[in-house]
Amino acid sequence: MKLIGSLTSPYARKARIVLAEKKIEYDFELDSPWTPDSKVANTNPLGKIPVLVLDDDTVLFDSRVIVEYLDNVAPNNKLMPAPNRERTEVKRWEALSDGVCDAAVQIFLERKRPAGQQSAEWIARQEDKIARSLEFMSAQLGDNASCMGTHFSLADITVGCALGYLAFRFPDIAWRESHPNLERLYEKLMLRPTFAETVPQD
Ligand SMILES: N[C@@H](CCC(=O)N[C@@H](CS)C(=O)NCC(=O)O)C(=O)O
Repeated sequence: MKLIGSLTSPYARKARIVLAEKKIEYDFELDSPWTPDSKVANTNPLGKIPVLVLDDDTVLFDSRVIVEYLDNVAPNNKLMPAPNRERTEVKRWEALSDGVCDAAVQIFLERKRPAGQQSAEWIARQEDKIARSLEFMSAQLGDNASCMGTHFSLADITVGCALGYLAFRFPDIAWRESHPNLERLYEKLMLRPTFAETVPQD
């Protein structure tokens, strides 16, 4: 199978970490939808990464569909519990983390527009989403070793990707100081080769 993505996308990082945690072999094709010669839209009509192309040429997107498929296709190192209340909780962590990434990407793109066209109100709205979500994540995590209590799961991967993206693009957001338990979780995740080897880079 082949994963199409960039080295900066937090959603592509999520898929890369899951592939590595599940020890699934794949080819990684670097492509960013923001480059003029990008071919991403030829495989994903939404023109977004990541895209997973299976050996029979089936195309999967978005990252939530991809990671659910990957967790089911390989029985080892399960990252999501069986369908029940716990699985819903993992998926809520994922929705929250992806939502933080969505808001952060919106700010990043808005700040790339000519200064006169940028909306301070729009940026503040996204910043509020991030601040509230970090607060929520921190309260949910509490003193637990992992998002779901004791065992590592997709929830930790998604939170780690969101925090890693903030650290990469928004070093001014002081989440480590305001939420030391999130920093503790992030530092623990960074000890895993799957995280350390996928740190976002331009
Ligand atoms: N919900 C999607 C979000 C994917 C996404 O927004 N990817 C960004 C890169 S970080 C992208 O491809 N943006 C291109 C665009 O919006 O045109 C997922 O989880 O895969």
